[in-house]
Amino acid sequence: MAPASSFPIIDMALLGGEQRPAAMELLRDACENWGFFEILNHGISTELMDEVERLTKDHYKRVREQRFLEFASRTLNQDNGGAGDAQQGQGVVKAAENLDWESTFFVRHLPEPNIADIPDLDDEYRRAMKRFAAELEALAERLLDLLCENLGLEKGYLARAFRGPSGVPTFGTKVSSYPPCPRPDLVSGLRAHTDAGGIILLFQDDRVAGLQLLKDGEWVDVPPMRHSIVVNLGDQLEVITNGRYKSVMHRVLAQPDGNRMSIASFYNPGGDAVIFPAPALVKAEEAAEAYPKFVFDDYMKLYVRHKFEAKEPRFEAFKSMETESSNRIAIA
Ligand SMILES: O=C(O)CCC(=O)C(=O)O
Ligand SMILES: [Fe+2]
Repeated sequence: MAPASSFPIIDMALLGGEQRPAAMELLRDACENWGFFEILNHGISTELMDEVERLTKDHYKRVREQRFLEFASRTLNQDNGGAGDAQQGQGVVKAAENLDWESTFFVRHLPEPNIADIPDLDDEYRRAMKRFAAELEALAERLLDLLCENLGLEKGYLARAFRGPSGVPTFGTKVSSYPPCPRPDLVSGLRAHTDAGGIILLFQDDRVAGLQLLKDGEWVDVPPMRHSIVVNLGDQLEVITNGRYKSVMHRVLAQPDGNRMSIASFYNPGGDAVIFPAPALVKAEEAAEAYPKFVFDDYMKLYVRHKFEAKEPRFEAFKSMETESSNRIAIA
């Protein structure tokens, strides 16, 4: 198993000084070989992060905990409706395969913010989340430009690719709690998946661990670290970089103790954006095997039905649609 100590941690303060080349190299290696890294000194104030954490944890206790406990007790008390002793508990085992031990809500920031419509958020929480989202949006764009630099793409290429004809990316935040679970042997916090979109910025609990990524066939812990932001790359960056960077499978383990907070912000293409490999990253002789071209909304329609499955068949589905339509053109 890859030691957690080798998990890439990038101090963004170094990007402004003479150690910039080494920091950029670490970032390149993280993007090419991990699909995940953690950033420090990212410019988001620690006071704001502390405030968002406090308000998120209060909100869970006040508004969501009771609902979650009801879900938990329903889930763990499932059986086979009076089947024999040997069958008892099988209902729980079956149900556990298809659910995640998490309590979440989703806030959209772009293209149309919906935070004002989400019930049970108080004004203080809404204000803090809005400020946090604005900072995360700027950070995501800054990171995309660093990726451009490492990829040899012109500044702004990735942000433009995400904007699409409507001129706006899709940006939203999933706020999650992973409460303590009496049966972590049966249930996942969140089942293994790759993220569909672009770049994901995660503010995770600094005490309760659980997030793991798959590297070289082994699950590796993403270490909790106070005031850091965990970054990972989604399927769209794999397509645009024509596989130079990869989205990586990750999961959250349910824990017997502790309630893990996670605030994951997804900076994704606009729904109408046409996603395709950057021409500069496709060698002429490999053009036929390049990643596919599609509209991001169409990708999402496929993704929602197959989220907890391998990404390759999703890419292949679009690739074969492309081949079919070019064959039709050739025949006509
Ligand atoms: O909660 C986490 O740490 C990860 C969440 C995640 O992977 C997701 O929502 O896609
Ligand atoms: Fe994810």
